[in-house]
Amino acid sequence: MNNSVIRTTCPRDCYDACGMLVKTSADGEVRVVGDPAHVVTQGAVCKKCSIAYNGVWRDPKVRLTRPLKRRGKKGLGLFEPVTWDTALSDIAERLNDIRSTLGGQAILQTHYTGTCSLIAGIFPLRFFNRIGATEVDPDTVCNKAGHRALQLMYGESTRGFDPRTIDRTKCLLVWGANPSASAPHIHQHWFSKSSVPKIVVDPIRHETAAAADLHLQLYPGTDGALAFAMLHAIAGAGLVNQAFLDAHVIGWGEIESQLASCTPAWGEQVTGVPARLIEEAALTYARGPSLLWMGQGFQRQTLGGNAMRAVGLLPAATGNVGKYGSGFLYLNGWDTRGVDAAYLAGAALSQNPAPSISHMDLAGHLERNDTKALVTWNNNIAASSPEQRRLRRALEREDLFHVAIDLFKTDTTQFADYVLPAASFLEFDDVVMSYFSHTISAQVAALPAIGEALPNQEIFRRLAETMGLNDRELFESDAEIIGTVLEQAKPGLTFETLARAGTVFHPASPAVQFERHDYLTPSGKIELAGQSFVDAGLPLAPYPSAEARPANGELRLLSPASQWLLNSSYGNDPKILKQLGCNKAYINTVDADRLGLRNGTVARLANDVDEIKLEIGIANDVPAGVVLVYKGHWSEPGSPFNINALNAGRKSDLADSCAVHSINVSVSIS
Ligand SMILES: Nc1nc2c(c(=O)[nH]1)N[C@H]1C(S)=C(S)[C@@H](COP(=O)(O)OP(=O)(O)OC[C@H]3O[C@@H](n4cnc5c(=O)[nH]c(N)nc54)[C@H](O)[C@@H]3O)O[C@H]1N2
Ligand SMILES: Nc1nc2c(c(=O)[nH]1)N[C@H]1C(S)=C(S)[C@@H](COP(=O)(O)OP(=O)(O)OC[C@H]3O[C@@H](n4cnc5c(=O)[nH]c(N)nc54)[C@H](O)[C@@H]3O)O[C@H]1N2
Ligand code: SF4
Ligand SMILES: [Mo]
Repeated sequence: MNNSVIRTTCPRDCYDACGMLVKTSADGEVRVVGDPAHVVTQGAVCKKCSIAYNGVWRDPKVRLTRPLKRRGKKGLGLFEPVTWDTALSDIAERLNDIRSTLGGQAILQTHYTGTCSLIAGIFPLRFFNRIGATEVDPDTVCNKAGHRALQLMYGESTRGFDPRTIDRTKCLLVWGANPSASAPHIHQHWFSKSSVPKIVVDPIRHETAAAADLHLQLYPGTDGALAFAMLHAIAGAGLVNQAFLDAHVIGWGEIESQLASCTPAWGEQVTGVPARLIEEAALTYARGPSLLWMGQGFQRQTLGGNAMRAVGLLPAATGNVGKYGSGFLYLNGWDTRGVDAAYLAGAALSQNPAPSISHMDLAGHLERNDTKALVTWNNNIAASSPEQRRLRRALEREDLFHVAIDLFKTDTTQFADYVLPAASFLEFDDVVMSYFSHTISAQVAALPAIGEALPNQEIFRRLAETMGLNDRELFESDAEIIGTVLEQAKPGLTFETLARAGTVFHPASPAVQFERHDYLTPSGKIELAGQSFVDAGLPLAPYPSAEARPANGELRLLSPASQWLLNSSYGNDPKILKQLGCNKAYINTVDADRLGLRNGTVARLANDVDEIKLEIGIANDVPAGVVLVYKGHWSEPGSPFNINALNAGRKSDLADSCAVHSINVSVSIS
């Protein structure tokens, strides 16, 4: 055997979309490492993937290798291996039976972030569209309020700035994102190395905040107030761009009339950020050209839609849109690279628009017996979704036919009737498009599939066939889809060329966001206020919102991304667990003293939904009044519950989206 190197791409839910090399030595040893030549990665992959892709992801003793069928009571996690034929024919029969008696909507499907490659992440939706299954809208557990707010204001939410335009910006403002965890290479190479003034708005002093010139450490849920206080300062300094407003914006009057009372001193009182910092940040941003990165953290609040609208005022008021080096980014969608999502998802296969529910309603929905079947693929709802105890109980319903597809046994597969083994991204070809950079990357089959595992798309092709469905779109091959997608994106680009390069930029030179001021709103302008917001359940205009602070000595619970996990993924890798140690609840010294807690004390975190026990860590990066527990990690060895046990599934003010950062808890000695 010769040494071989295959260049591929990480397709996980991460801004970075790293380039990777799969190196096989002459003696057959395989190492997955970062691609030093990759534009974002520039060396090693992140520490979690470096461990997991050389650990559990390739370990046949940990991976699912064969279809499994439940034996014993629901939820006990007892299974026996069966053949693919047995599994598929039984599943097909059960699903067809439900379709013919109750209709496809009695089948519920949930999916999300397992893999974000185009085919494995989206193609299975063709199957569900065809059978008319009810979808649990994935974005409702993550970022839907922010998407909807930006769509109402700017007409779309997935056409952000091009990070390459950093070369001519004068200010970087990162609001409610933590690249040091959620985008580690962008933090290291894009953010930290830039010499322009950098501002971070975040309750936590994480590594990106610490690397900034200004850190506005606001109290959670006060973003609306902070944005208005900044606008007050901007207006006071004469930096509102009236010519831009006149040409491209409607509704500024509704904002201007609210500014007088929102002085920076008032802002300090409401947000906890010193007035001096509010002013300095406001003026630095307003002078521009400035790039605004709108993270996903600050819209996961009960007033998250309003918060997004308020922060979204800054580019419009200062004219930081439509010119090189300015703009905002929430996510960059595949549409920015020309991909037709409706084609990938087979939207035309759905007779009626597929019914959809929010993750916030999932547990309640599953309790009712009008849902007869559940298919969970690419996600781990028993770890990631709210109302964890109620959800787990609902998953124990004996009359709910549950098929789970994953690489591993997870919290969710434990409740399934059938568990189907998915192939990992290292095992098949696909296409990856970063949601930060304007890149197109090849995911290249580098290793044989483990056991009998199949890519998501192949599982759904075989299931469709077994169910007797015959629409051509359900059987389109990976090679055909890759060909079509690349042709849509960049005519002439073949998979062979892409695989050789690993990653290409598209467009080749930096794009200017909204360069043509072609806003896809009803008026064709940026809309700050108007009837469409009222129709969506919001006030006519955004306002300087601040959520009520917790009362009775309770703390505000934040549970953002951990550096060591990807949502719940990697929580099963022993080396990663060793690095993580036990899961902790981090609080400030002020709260620790008040509550009589020390480093290492086992504390009880409780609210009216549930309670869990965690060890206390004292960390002054966390402000007083806040408790920080990273998402995804189990609460304690052997316990099935994590921080989502305390999540009531309250909705934000927009799009039935989550408010996971608006949870209050009491913290006491256990
Ligand atoms: N408390 C709290 N909860 C949160 C959040 C928070 O901030 N705080 N964040 C929320 C957010 S932003 C999100 S996006 C959700 C994410 O929630 P999920 O989408 O549930 O994310 P994971 O827990 O990583 O689950 C992904 C699963 O997909 C599997 N997988 C990986 N590759 C493949 C594949 O190719 N095929 C298949 N079939 N499976 C695969 C992985 O093994 C893993 O079990 O969690 C939400 N939950
Ligand atoms: N390592 C790692 N990377 C990940 C993930 C992971 O789990 N682990 N998850 C992936 C997923 S699914 C997503 S959606 C992205 C999300 O990545 P980001 O957009 O970075 O969002 P989060 O990490 O959820 O939260 C970002 C920040 O929001 C802050 N925050 C919380 N409440 C407020 C508030 O009221 N106001 C303000 N201004 N800030 C607030 C938190 O303190 C946190 O630092 O990351 C992806 N990348
Ligand atoms: S998870 Fe993100 S940082 Fe880690 S290898 Fe994948 S793309 Fe890179
Ligand atoms: Mo997410």
